[in-house]
Amino acid sequence: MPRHSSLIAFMIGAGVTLGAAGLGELLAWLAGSGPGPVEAVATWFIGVAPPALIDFAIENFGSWNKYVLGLGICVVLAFLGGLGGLAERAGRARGVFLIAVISLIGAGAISSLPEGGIFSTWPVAVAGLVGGLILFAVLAPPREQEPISGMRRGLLLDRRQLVIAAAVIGGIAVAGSFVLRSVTGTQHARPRLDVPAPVEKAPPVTAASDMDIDGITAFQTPTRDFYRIDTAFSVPQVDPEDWQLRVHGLVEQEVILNLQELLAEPLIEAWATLVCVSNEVGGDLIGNARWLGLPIRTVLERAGVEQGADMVLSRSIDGFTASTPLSVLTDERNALLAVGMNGRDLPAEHGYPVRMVVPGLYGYVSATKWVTELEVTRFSDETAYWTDRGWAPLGPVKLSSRIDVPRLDRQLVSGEVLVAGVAWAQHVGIGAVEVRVDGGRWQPAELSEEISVDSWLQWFFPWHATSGAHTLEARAISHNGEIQSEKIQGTVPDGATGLHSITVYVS
Ligand SMILES: Nc1nc2c(c(=O)[nH]1)N[C@H]1C(S)=C(S)[C@@H](COP(=O)(O)O)O[C@H]1N2
Ligand SMILES: [Mo]
Repeated sequence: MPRHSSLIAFMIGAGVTLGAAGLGELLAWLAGSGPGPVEAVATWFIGVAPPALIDFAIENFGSWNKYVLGLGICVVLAFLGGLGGLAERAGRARGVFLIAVISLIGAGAISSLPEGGIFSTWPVAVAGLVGGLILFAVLAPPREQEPISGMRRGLLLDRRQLVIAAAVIGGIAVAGSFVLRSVTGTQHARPRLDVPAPVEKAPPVTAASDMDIDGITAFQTPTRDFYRIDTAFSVPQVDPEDWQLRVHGLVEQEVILNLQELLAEPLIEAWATLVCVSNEVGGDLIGNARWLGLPIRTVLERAGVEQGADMVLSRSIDGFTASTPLSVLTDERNALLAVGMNGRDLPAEHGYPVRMVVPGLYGYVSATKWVTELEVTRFSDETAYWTDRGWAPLGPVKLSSRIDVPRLDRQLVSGEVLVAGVAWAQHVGIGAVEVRVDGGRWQPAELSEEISVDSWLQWFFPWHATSGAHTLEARAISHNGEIQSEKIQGTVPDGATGLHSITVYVS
């Protein structure tokens, strides 16, 4: 009896398992029955993973962290499936048992999610059954030692090739469904919202506020380049017809607002630079956009905040929560329930149809996407998603700056070299930026025109470069006279500090 070698059995097991997972994803996606098994395990994992691991992933993979996680799950799946192949080869139905266990894990993860539940588990059941049957048919040792004719043998080989082909296709299906989901994620959600004109426009970008310097970061971040950070493995799809915001808790009267009502309110437009607390010094988890929305204070006033409240716990459709100090939502700043970004509706991945944007606070305590609830409460009574995981309850953005030019891939020659970048102190404003070469004295840089204290500014410094290796550092000084700290601190628990420094070689 020719039996598959261990290696082939491992590969078949891995392929069949990946293929079955792909089938599960595809069925769930086609039927719209809820999250697929891989997606569900990923979402579950994000919820239970140690915060340090998540922070590591965000810092190292940035907006790509979801793809890395998806890939990691596929690798683990392939490995477990490979073991299943080996087990099946060793004894009837042992591998099938392993596939059943893997399917159960997938089903468990799907059931545990708010958008999943027990009735969403059928795609994984079907996929597990198909995978198990294929594994059994191909790898289970024969019941009795019967001589195998040349024809049977030929069939066996054909069948093996068939399975490998099927597994490859399945594996591609897994990858494909991720790509599809991510593609549907980066696109704008359907139906498109016609966002109304603002009653108050954001100041226009001028040549002086968006300087034309080769390689510098543009004042306005194009929406497609805007960083994305959230705990949702796949982008929540919110039906604008169903969306509503409930304002409740320590209020005189509960307020419920649907999207039509929100769009009929007087909306204002404002610039704000959003930054993630996981942004390292010099990092790129930051972007500046023109937001359109209703000031949050308007709905809070309508609800009538009661004495003793000091926090608003915002909740997203996917269960994410953020705790924002009541004071920054009721003062004069443009804390918005935003429906628009850079002149049109929000993309699905940035919170369609409605998100929060609060100038001056890191995203984790303020920028709830797909927001559906504002609960007026107290810091002493409630905590939020990231504050439960060790991040600071208050998350004011730290004064910081970044060097963007010279780009490190450019050849530099001695003579005048432009050093340039961005600096931010949301809701305070940047008063000055200084540059230091090789630890020398601080020298003032030129600033772009400030059109909003909530946005970053560009800066540049003409440097007389001499040949050799040089270290360039920048520091920002706020309108309040605060100087960017040189003290090196990591992102945990309330944002990184230190100076951005680059080393360049001049010929
Ligand atoms: N629903 C939801 N909103 C969220 C998050 C999230 O995980 N879920 N992450 C927050 C964090 S940590 C940041 S930095 C910003 C990022 O917003 P962006 O992805 O639009 O850049 O969204 C915030 N809003
Ligand atoms: Mo963040």
